[in-house]
Amino acid sequence: MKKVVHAACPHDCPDACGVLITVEDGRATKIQGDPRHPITRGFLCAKVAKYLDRVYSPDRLLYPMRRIAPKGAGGLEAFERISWDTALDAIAAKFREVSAEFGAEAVLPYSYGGTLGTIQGSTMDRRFFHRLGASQLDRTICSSAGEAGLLSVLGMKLGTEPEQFRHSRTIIAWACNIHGNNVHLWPFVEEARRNGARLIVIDPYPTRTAKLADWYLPIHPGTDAALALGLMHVIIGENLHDGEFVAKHTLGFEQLRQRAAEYPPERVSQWTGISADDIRRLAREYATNTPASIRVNYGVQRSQNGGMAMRAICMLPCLTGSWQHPGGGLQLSTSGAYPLNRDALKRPDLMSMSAGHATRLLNMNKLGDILNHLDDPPVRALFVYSCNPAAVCPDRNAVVRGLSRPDLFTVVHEQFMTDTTDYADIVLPATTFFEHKDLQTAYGHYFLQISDQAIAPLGEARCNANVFRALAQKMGFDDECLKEADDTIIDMALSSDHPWLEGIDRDRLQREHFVRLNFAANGSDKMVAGENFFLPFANGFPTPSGKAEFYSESMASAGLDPVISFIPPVESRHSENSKRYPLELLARKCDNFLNTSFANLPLLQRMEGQNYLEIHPQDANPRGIRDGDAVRVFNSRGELRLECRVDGAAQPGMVVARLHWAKLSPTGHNVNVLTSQRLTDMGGGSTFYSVLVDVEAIRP
Ligand SMILES: Nc1nc2c(c(=O)[nH]1)N[C@H]1C(S)=C(S)[C@@H](COP(=O)(O)OP(=O)(O)OC[C@H]3O[C@@H](n4cnc5c(=O)[nH]c(N)nc54)[C@H](O)[C@@H]3O)O[C@H]1N2
Ligand SMILES: Nc1nc2c(c(=O)[nH]1)N[C@H]1C(S)=C(S)[C@@H](COP(=O)(O)OP(=O)(O)OC[C@H]3O[C@@H](n4cnc5c(=O)[nH]c(N)nc54)[C@H](O)[C@@H]3O)O[C@H]1N2
Ligand code: SF4
Ligand SMILES: [Mo]
Repeated sequence: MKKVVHAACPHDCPDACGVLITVEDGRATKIQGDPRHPITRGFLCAKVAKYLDRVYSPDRLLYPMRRIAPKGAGGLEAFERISWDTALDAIAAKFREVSAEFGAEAVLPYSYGGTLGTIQGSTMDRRFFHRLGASQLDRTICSSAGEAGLLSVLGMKLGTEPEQFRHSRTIIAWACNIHGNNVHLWPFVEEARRNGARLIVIDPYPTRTAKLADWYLPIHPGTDAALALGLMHVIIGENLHDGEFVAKHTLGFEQLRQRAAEYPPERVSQWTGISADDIRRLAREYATNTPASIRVNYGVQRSQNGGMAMRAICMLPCLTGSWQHPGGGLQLSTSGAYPLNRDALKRPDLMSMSAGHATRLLNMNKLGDILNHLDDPPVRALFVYSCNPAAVCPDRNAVVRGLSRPDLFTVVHEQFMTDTTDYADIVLPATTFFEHKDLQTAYGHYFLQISDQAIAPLGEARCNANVFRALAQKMGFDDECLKEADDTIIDMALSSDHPWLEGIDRDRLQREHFVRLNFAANGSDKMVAGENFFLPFANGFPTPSGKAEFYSESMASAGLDPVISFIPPVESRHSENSKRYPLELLARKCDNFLNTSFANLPLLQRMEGQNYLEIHPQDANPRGIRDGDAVRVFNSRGELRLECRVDGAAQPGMVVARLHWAKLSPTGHNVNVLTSQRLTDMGGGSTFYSVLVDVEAIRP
């Protein structure tokens, strides 16, 4: 029998594609992008286009297993197969034992972006750990600094619809590798360019997107707040801002004007490496060749001052008033638009039942410190799912030291034997999105989708929700909410009385597969020239003051600059530390993997090629390093050995390497041995892009 099932890609990617899966006699035989989906438009990225390779990979984990060799020994030989019953009994027994001795906060859940599906990503798991009274995880590894910065200015995580970029005249891709990380925006950018728009890229690295741009501005990492201030200096100084919009819809313009006056292009140029002339030209082009939109992505906020940088960038369209025009505004994320009934999904109230209070919140970027130093209580049991912390966390040496602790009990629920499963006591097999159902939101568009289950789970794989349902039973938690079926949870998620969900229920999603949020219901959609547009901030901002906040009380009370200022990261070319470690490291993601997902699949490995260090001739020559040499990259946290390329891609003073699986690398390490647990200025975010290193040739 042959059928075609509509699913939605749940990977950590803004595009949340609509996907059609052909199933013949219970086996998936084809995957394609849904041609009717307004953002996917029939094509998938290279990673998911080959998804059958992932689902049916010979390396898929299909059975629960228990460790029989020392931690870190790795490979399947270190484990023996056990039944689900035995595995869940062992976990429940350990959770009880740890809770009795140290309190339930000695248990820590650890998850991130393996799946962004609502049910599998953050529903039954949260309910279970809240009911247990476990520590809570502060999920800060990706976006929390930028979110804090954006919210302080705009009030809500909303942005320009991707479809609107076709109407822009100027598009700035600011720290946004559209072609690599957000490929479904690209056709809209191309359409705009066919109509005469210019694409400008601001990125320290000449990405695929930068190479295709009309104008590429290489910037020194972590200096974006200075650049934004320089642009505002010119825009305000030359009276290019929208005085009417500013007067009506913004707060603190006078303070901002004074601050921007301190950042003339000549001064900004010294920090950013962008010439004063280019800064002036960019400011004028942005403010006058309109509508102008900014696609800013999270790379900008993985610097120590990333929150402030995002604050500054978000002020630009408020100054020019471009939020009023289709094809104007800015997009960081659209995720704030989905008014799901989140408390009902996650049930934080269960904590008061178990613990009597909200349990402690542990910042996931500090996993190294948490596992090695935290006391009162220490973490004695770790449950990892939808995440590969042994590869993706900063300060990997500290993380691995912690994961190696003999007194730590670690469960990992995974699809593959990753860097993290090598440290598990119990490994549980997880389904892929072909094998379970979900409700899918997005962070790069405004469509809600049902992702239907296409095939039966492979082997004994179970989805996240089923694992926590079963574990709750083993723990003797008989709360009804820990038994609810997926469809009940979907109904509950949609049962918010927010107008943007009006008329959207499970039946309709099941029928239509994807539905745009109902912005028309409360007049959030605007008709312009016969077309419907969502212009989230055309008439004001959902901040405490109702205005875009150039001056923010909440910043002031957090001890931060209430306006904006540029403070160089502690690890940057502008800091004292650069005397000891003179090179900035950009520890980037791969275009052909998704963080570390897909990094074990042969076809994508071939497309991506081996990892190497990119270094500029100006830095290579004095170190006697030639193209192809083996080098040691090091700082106080660790070292990595890589082959290097002296190809001029990396700007002077900066080296570049990529995120891979550690155990698949020749040395068994990855780039995160060099990154730090230091947090951003706000939001407790990660600082993967504020890292200093030095490099030396390895002489045979
Ligand atoms: N192919 C692919 N797609 C992905 C991912 C992937 O790993 N691979 N990851 C997914 C994830 S987790 C996320 S969060 C999203 C968003 O992903 P992003 O967070 O946007 O991706 P990054 O590649 O980390 O950063 C984007 C760009 O910012 C640049 N950058 C770094 N530091 C600075 C800086 O200080 N200033 C400026 N101006 N630019 C800087 C980087 O060179 C990079 O080209 O993408 C998702 N999509
Ligand atoms: N150096 C450096 N480090 C980085 C970054 C960087 O740019 N540079 N980027 C950071 C960013 S932005 C992010 S978001 C993080 C991402 O970090 P992670 O969220 O850990 O992302 P992945 O590496 O993709 O690992 C996700 C894992 O979840 C598994 N998985 C997928 N679906 C499911 C499921 O349904 N259930 C279960 N149980 N497992 C599943 C996958 O097999 C995969 O191994 O990495 C961060 N680390
Ligand atoms: S990873 Fe992103 S681009 Fe690729 S299919 Fe999934 S949502 Fe689409
Ligand atoms: Mo991310």
